[in-house]
Amino acid sequence: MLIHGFALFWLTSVTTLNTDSNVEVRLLDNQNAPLTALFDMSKANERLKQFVSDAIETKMIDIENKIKQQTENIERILTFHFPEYLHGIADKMNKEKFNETGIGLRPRDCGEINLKKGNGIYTIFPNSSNSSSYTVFCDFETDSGNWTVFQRRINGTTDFFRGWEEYENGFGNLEAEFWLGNKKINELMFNGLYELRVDLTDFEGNSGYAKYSKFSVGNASTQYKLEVGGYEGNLGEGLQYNNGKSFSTKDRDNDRYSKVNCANDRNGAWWYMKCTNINLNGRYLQGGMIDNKGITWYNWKDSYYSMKSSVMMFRKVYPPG
Ligand SMILES: [Ca+2]
Repeated sequence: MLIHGFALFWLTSVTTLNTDSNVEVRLLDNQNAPLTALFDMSKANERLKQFVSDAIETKMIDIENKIKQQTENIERILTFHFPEYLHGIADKMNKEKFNETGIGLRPRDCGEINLKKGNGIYTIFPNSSNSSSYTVFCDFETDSGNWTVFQRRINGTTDFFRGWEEYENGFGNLEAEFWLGNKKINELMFNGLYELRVDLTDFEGNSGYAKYSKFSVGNASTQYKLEVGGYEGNLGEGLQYNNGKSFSTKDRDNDRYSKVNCANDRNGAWWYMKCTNINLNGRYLQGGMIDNKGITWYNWKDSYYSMKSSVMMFRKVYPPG
């Protein structure tokens, strides 16, 4: 009843299953009276098929052309523009690095130096907010490089049995024997997380190393406290004993041995406990002498054998770059 008056013809059912293509179509007129028409569908089917086939073919060719065009565009972008695009990004990053953070022009440690001209002395700017700078010795060769060296013993020409202030500010010659200074060591490790590497040689031509994945030296208010952990190497672990200890010198006894001034007893300056197995700032002794006042790494030699050379250095492990 609702259908009344809506349409002139209303399709109610279409029967198209006749194989001879004669189709009876039942229709209603606007009075809802049935109308019956008989079509010969064979020609119509043929035309319809052709039309659909043509339409699909045209559409497919169209799509094919569009895909071809897009592929060519992408190829062109990859060939000509992509390297340019990458170059642009690299350029932008470099500019940002140089201009905004000062890294590159003002490296904060050996790892941030762009123009690496071999191992040697470089100027660094530890604090990016001011222009104060000083020189350090960088090792770009050992174990993938980027190490800032803070201690070296090679021949005993520099006296290491010194007081608090000298250990605080550093002494010696960066090209030869030196202690960089506790103040600088602390300041240089302000920019991230650092690892430690120690390289030793004996008088028989043997060498060994120790690496600690965690290394930091606190500021003056902690008496330059040592934090160390995560050993690997072939010297044998021995520095863990000194972990969490303050720095001591002959004139500043911060060790944990109340009866003894460890720095005096061991002729050095170190993060002494009660006192230590490792004493790399001890007295330089020739010829492989066994003496606990010497440059010792007990865990390597099973004795207080005094080393021919010692190098201590650190490198940033986080953030990378
Ligand atoms: Ca003591």
